[in-house]
Amino acid sequence: MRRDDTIFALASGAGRAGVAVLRVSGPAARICLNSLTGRPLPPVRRAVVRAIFALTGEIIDRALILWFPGPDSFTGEDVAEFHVHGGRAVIEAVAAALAAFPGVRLAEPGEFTRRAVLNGKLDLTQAEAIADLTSAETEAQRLQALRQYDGALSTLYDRWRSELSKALAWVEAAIDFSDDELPQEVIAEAHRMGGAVAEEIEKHLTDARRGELVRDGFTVAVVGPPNAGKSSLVNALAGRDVAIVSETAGTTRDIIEVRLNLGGYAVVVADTAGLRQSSDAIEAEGVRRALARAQSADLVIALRDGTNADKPLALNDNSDSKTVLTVWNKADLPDFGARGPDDLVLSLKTGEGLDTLIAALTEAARDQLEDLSEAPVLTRARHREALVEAMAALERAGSVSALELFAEDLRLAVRAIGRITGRVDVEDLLDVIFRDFCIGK
Ligand SMILES: Nc1nc2c(ncn2[C@@H]2O[C@H](COP(=O)(O)OP(=O)(O)OP(=O)(O)O)[C@@H](O)[C@H]2O)c(=O)[nH]1
Ligand SMILES: [Mg+2]
Repeated sequence: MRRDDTIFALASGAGRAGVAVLRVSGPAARICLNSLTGRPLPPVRRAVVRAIFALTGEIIDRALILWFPGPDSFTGEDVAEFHVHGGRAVIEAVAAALAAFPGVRLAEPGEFTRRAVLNGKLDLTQAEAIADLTSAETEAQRLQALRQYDGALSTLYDRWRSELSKALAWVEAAIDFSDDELPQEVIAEAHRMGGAVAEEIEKHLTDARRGELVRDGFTVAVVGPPNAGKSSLVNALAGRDVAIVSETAGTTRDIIEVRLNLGGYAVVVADTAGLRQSSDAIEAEGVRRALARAQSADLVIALRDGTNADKPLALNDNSDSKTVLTVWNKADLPDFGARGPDDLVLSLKTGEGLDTLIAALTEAARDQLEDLSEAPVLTRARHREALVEAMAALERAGSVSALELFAEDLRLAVRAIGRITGRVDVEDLLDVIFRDFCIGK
């Protein structure tokens, strides 16, 4: 991937639309704009209507064009935009005209944002926020991504990094003093600052993964004996026929996931195989996966057949510590009997109890995901890993007496935090970050 190439891409979605936006970034953006319009450059950052011509001189379309000379552009390079009519033939003709210029090629997924990062227009958390904004499906995801784009995380992490860098500078200076003239107060102050940042990081880390859950979705596993109606429930929640329903016990084997938007939160509901002992190897594997999913889920719906109250479900795990909603299905049948006082009653045949169950799910999601504080939340495992590393270094730093070791641990903490925003190792991290832009492309 060459950085001095000029790149272009369809910035708007594929498919028929009123308007399509083609964006060009790089040194040849200027000549592209000149040549395709056959006119001088338009005023800076001002939309004007121009005819767009193919290299043959034939008119392609009349379009709104914009000119953003670098460095005051999204990527920091010269950028041109063509807002053309959204038909496929128009887009293809403009793309072909652009690709015909020497040094101009189609951009790779995320390449515009990548250049913005490399040119210092955005830091990594903001680049991640753009990926999140483009894939946001719920209000909570949109708001969280927007806060991150506005620099909520960058500001926090940069402050920690600069405080630790200051402490490090003091310790490094102290190392140059001889033992008898060592300024003890300075060392004590460096310890105090390291401890204060460690405390803040710890608080930031104990957030019940709220930000990650908003972004990735709150996970719900529907488990229960065969034939309880698990697949029927998942279909009812999804509002479409995603899983096979049949009176044959043991129908579902694979885990089937549906994504829902409950009260503005992304919720991923998983249908699983009915729990029973089975000599069929495939069904047994399905049961193993069902139990594993119950263990990893944020909430478990234990779905039972109310006409068949056999022994309690053995989820053989730590599910006592997580929310388990027990729901008795088939309330429409005559021999139905409901159980515990907190249990829900449901009939997927008549729809009775479905609204109550959805309300309970929405409340559970809100309880775990709602962010009542104004503090920015961690949104990715990548951030968490780096902060855990920084914490470990700061904890060590708190207990060492040799100044060289103290300095080394502070340096490791500064570096770990710097990796989150891309203040250090940015080139190495870009590939990891930009995988997000490729998903679904
Ligand atoms: N009467 C009645 N039948 C239901 C209800 N819910 C589901 N059923 C029926 O029960 C049978 C099993 O439903 P499924 O949704 O396939 O059950 P499951 O729990 O996914 O079963 P497995 O995948 O085999 O574990 C089907 O014949 C459904 O039509 C209900 O509320 N009332
Ligand atoms: Mg099923």
